[in-house]
Amino acid sequence: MKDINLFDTIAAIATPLGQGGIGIVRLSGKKALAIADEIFTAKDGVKPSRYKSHTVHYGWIVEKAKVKSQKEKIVDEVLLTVMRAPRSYTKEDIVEISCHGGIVVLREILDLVLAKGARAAQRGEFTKRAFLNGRIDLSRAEAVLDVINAKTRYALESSISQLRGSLSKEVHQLKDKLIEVSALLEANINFPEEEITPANLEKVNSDVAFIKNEVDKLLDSAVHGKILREGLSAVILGRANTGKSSLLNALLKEERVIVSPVAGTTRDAVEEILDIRGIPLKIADTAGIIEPKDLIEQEALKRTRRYFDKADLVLLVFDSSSRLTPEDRLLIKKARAKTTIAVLNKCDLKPRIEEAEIKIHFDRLVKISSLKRKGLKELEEKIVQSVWEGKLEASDELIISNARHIQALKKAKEALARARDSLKDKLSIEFIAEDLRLTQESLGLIIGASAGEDILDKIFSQFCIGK
Ligand SMILES: Nc1nc2c(ncn2[C@@H]2O[C@H](COP(=O)(O)OP(=O)(O)OP(=O)(O)O)[C@@H](O)[C@H]2O)c(=O)[nH]1
Ligand SMILES: [Mg+2]
Repeated sequence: MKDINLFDTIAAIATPLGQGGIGIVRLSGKKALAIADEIFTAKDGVKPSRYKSHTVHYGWIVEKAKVKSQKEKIVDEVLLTVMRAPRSYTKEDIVEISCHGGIVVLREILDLVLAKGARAAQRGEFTKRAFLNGRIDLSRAEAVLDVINAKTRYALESSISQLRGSLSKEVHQLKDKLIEVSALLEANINFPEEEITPANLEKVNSDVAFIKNEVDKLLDSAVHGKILREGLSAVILGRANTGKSSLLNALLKEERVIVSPVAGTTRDAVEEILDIRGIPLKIADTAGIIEPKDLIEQEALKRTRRYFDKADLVLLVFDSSSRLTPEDRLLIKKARAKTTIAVLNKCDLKPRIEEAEIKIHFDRLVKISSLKRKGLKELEEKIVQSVWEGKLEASDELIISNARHIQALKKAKEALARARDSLKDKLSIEFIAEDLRLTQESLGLIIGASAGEDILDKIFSQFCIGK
C-alpha cells in the first residue's frame, strides 16, 4: 500500500459482489460531494453539496450525455447518504450510494464515480484513513476486521468490545503507569547525586509488579482467543466397541457414522463440526484400534494419533458395562497429558466398571448412554466448562485473539520480567529504565503508536475492498 496518496478521494463497492437487495458504493475524500453533484439527480432537485450531514436523499444516478445528440442515461434509482467530515467513518466527507444490488449496476456506478475523478480504494483503505486521521487506534482498526470475520457469537462479542476500545483503554492505562514509573527513574538518572528514595523505589517495585500482572492476564486470555477464532478441536478416543461412533451420532443428532457390535468398525477417522453453545467444536471419531494387525489398521492408528496430538480436548469413552481392560488403562495414561473428559457410556446397562479408578485420573466424568441419548446435555455442559473454566461467564473479560497483539504482549512480558529481576538484584537504574522503555514500545505496537508502515500495510491488506 506504499505510495498511495491520502489526499485522493477514494471509492469502492462496499457490499459483497453478487446479487442482493441493495448494494453500496462508497466515496471518501474532499471531492466526494462534488462528484456526487455531477452524477446524482435528486427528486427535489437539490445538489448533494448542499445537504446537511447525516441525511439521506432519494433520486437517480444519471450518466450525462457526452455529445449533444445523445440522451442522458439513468443508471439506477438510489438513496444517497451524506456524512460530512469529521463526523464520519474516515473523518473525511463520505457519500454512500445505496443502489440495487446487482453486479452490473454497482460496477456502472463505480465506473462513473471513477470517471469523475475518484480513485479505486485499496483493501482496508477506508479503515486505514480512520486510523491515520486519528479516529481509531490500531487495535480498534483490527477489531473491525475481527467483527467482519467473526464466526461465532462469542467471537463477535469479543471483537465488538475491542472495537469499542476496551483493549486500547487497557493498554493506554498501562502505558500511563509506565510513564509515571519511568519518570521516577529518569529523575534519578538525570540527578544521580540525589539517591532514589526508598519510598519511590517501593512504588517502582509495586507498579512494575502490577503492570506485569495485567500483561500476564491479557496473555492468559489468548488461549480463549484462539478458540473463539478457530473453534475447539476435540477427539473421541477409546478402545473398540465402547460406543465412540454412537456418541458422535448422538451429538450430531443424526446417523452420520456406522455403528456396529463388531469391534473395529471404524477404520477411518471422521471429523464433523458441531455448535456447542456458540462455540464451534470440531470433533473427530477415531478407530478404537490399539494393536494394529495389518497395514490399514496401522494407518488408522496413525490417524488417531494425529487427531489426538492436535486436539484441545479429549473425550475418552469407556464401556461402563464391562471392567477396565489393559487397553483402557493404556489410553488413560495417554489421555492424562491432555484436557480430558472421561465418558462412561452404556449407562443404560448394569455398571461393572471401576469408576473410582477412573476418577483418580480425571476430574471430569460423565455417565451417558449414546443409545438412549441420556446424559448428553451434561456432557455438553462439561465440554463448555473445560474450555472456559468458568471464565467466559464473566463477560466483561477482555480477550486477546490477535496473533500480533499476543506477540507484542509477550515482548512486553519479557522486558517486564527483566526489569523485575534488575530491581531484585539492585542493578543500575539505567537497566530498569531501558526495559520499561522497551515495554512501552511493545505495548505501543498494539495501539499503533509505534507501528511502522510495513506493519500497517500487512494489517490493512487483510481487509476487503470497500472497508
Ligand atoms: N446398550 C448400549 N449399547 C451401546 C451404547 N452405545 C453404543 N452401543 C452399542 O455398542 C456397539 C459399538 O458401538 P460403536 O458406536 O460402533 O462403537 P465404537 O467405539 O465406535 O467401535 P469401533 O469403531 O469398533 O472402535 C454397538 O452395538 C452399539 O449399538 C449405549 O449407550 N448403550
Ligand atoms: Mg466406531
